[in-house]
Amino acid sequence: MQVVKRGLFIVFEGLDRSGKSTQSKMLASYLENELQVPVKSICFPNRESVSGKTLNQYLQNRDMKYPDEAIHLIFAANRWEMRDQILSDLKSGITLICDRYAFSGVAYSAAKGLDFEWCKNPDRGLVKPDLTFFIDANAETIKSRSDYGSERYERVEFQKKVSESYGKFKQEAEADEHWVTVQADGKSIEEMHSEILDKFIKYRESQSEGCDDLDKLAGALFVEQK
Ligand code: Z5A
Ligand code: MG
Repeated sequence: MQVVKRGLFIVFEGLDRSGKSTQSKMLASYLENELQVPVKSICFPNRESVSGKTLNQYLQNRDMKYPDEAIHLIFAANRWEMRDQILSDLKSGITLICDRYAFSGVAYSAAKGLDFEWCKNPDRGLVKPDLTFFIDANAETIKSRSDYGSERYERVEFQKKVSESYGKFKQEAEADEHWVTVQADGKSIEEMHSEILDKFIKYRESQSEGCDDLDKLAGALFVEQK
C-alpha cells in the first residue's frame, strides 16, 4: 500500500511589490512540472470569500473609514475560513504555496500603531507554516515597480514601518528554522528563484522521514512551544 506523505506548507511574505507572487508562482510551477509534486497555490487575503469581498473593498478604497482593530480581525477571519481546507490539503499530500499569511496581518496592523502582541491573538492556533520565505526588499527599491501606489498601503513611509514590524519576526525566528530571509535588492527574479528553490529542496530532504506528522503544525501558529 502506498503511504501518502503530507504536503508541505510554504508561505511567502514581504512588502508590497517585493516579488511574492512572482516567486510563489515560479516555485509552484517548478515543483509541479519538474518534481511532480502535487501543488496548490493559495493567497491571502482570499478576496473571493465573504470576508474577502469586504477586504477587497477596503484595500481599493482609501477613503473607506473602518477601525484598524476591526479590519485586523477581518483579515484574521479570512484565514480561519481556510484553516480546515489547508489541513485537509496537507493531509492528502498536497503542498501549499501561500502568498501572504498571518505575518502580513501582524506586520501591517502593527505598522499602523496597534500592539504587536495584540495583533497576533486572532491568528493564534492557525496552522504554522513549514517554511516562510521572507523577501527582504528595500521600500525605496520597490516603489518604482509596476502598479505601485494603486492600493491603500502602498506609500514608502508606511512600507518602512511594515518592514520594521517584519524585523520583529526575523528576531523571534532566530531560534526557529521556519523563517528564511531572502535578500532581494540587486537580485534578478531568476537569481531569487534559484536561491529559494535551493532552500526549499534542502528543507524537503531534511524532512523526508518526519513530515507525515501534521500535529506539530496544526494549531501551532504563534503558540509558545513548551
Ligand atoms: N494585508 C494586510 O494588511 N493584512 C493581512 O492580513 C494580509 C494582507 C494578508 C494586499 O496584498 C494588501 O493586503 C497588502 C497587505 C495587506 N498591502 N497593500 N497594499 P496583496 O498580496 O494582494 O498585494 P501586494 O503584496 O500589495 O502586491 P503584489 O502586487 O501582490 O506584490 P508582490 O506579489 O510582492 O509582487 P509581484 O507581483 O511578484 O511583483 C511586482 C512587480 O515587480 C512585477 O512587475 C514583477 O515583475 C517585478 N519584480 C518582482 N521581482 C523582481 C526582481 N527581483 N527584480 C525586479 N523586478 C521584480
Ligand atoms: Mg502579489
